[in-house]
Amino acid sequence: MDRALRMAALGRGLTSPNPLVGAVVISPSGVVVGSGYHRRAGEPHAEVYALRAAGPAARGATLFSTLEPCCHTGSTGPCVDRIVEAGIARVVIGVEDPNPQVHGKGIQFLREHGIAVTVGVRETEAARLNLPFFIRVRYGRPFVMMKVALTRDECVAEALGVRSAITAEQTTSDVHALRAEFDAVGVGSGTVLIDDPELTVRASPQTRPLTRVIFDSRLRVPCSAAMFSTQQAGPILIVTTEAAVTHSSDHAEALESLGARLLVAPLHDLTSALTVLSNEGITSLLLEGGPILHGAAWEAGVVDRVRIYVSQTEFGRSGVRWFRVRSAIVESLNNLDVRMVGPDECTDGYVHRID
Ligand code: AOF
Ligand code: ZN
Repeated sequence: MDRALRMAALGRGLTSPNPLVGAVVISPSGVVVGSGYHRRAGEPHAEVYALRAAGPAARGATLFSTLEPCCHTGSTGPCVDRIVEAGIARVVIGVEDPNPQVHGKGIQFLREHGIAVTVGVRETEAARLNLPFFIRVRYGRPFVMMKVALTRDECVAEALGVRSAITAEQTTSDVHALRAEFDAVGVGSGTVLIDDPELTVRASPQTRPLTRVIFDSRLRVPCSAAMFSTQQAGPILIVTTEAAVTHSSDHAEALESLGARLLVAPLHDLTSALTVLSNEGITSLLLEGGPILHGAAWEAGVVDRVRIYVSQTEFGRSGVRWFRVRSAIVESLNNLDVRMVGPDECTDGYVHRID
């Protein structure tokens, strides 16, 4: 199963909205006769690659799969049929598939066909690998990570409306690497107006487009925003309200002609805005700010993971604070990881325990 987990991880960042899955076939004498992993949504499942590699050696063998094998026909056929046809004697599963089309039914089908099934081997690791997939399937929203950069005196800006440098170069690279792991990165319209970020992945190899999401209830984002000049980096979605589109229909059209897509959602309720993004196939979202959007997400209970960078800088009394004191957030996190990134301190943790 450890080997299957390592195989699964090879698809990291490439399979969304589908899960990362790895599979290994072992002969009765304990020899690995086949292995594989899921590479991209719409392409064959991990089990299929492993069975193909094993060929006739799959007969009487054990299949290890990090996720319950599927029993439905989506963009590819049911894996359980192939497992039965291949003559597999035993299936060992990391974690049950939360997808309602599969959940438990894959296991039941295998057992009904005389295959011995063991479930829950390395379950924590198998579930952790696919946290975004699990959250999207269970709650109909993307996995959300809130990221912030604070000064030592816990400010996010030097003064209201002022673009302020906080962290060092090493943190910039660290953030770009983090962005590369997500389907989408999101900011509030205030951040666009003040910081005018490109929200691209610059310091890391980019293997796929990164969707940029702007939460903009009043449609304040200007056509001159830097993001519109980096269209090739990934799609731009503006989540706004029915009222704003009606009120500023010319501006809405102008933004669309620049290549942005407007999605309408009741923005007082961030949960439904996130559902709209989930329906667009977004499984993970990195919320970069500002403090109002962070506060709204935190209050709505839709934050799954938090990362806080703290620099050596201080802005003093005129500085703008985050929506809460750092310790109040950090105290509520689990699986904490604290490390130095150059001169900055980086704290990372999960809102719910992940083991
Ligand atoms: C994957 N890769 O290795 C496994 C998956 O649309 P489909 O046919 O690709 O089906 C996707 C569903 O299949 C997915 O949501 C999950 O429930 C199940 N298993 N999916 O993409 C895999 N084993
Ligand atoms: Zn399958």
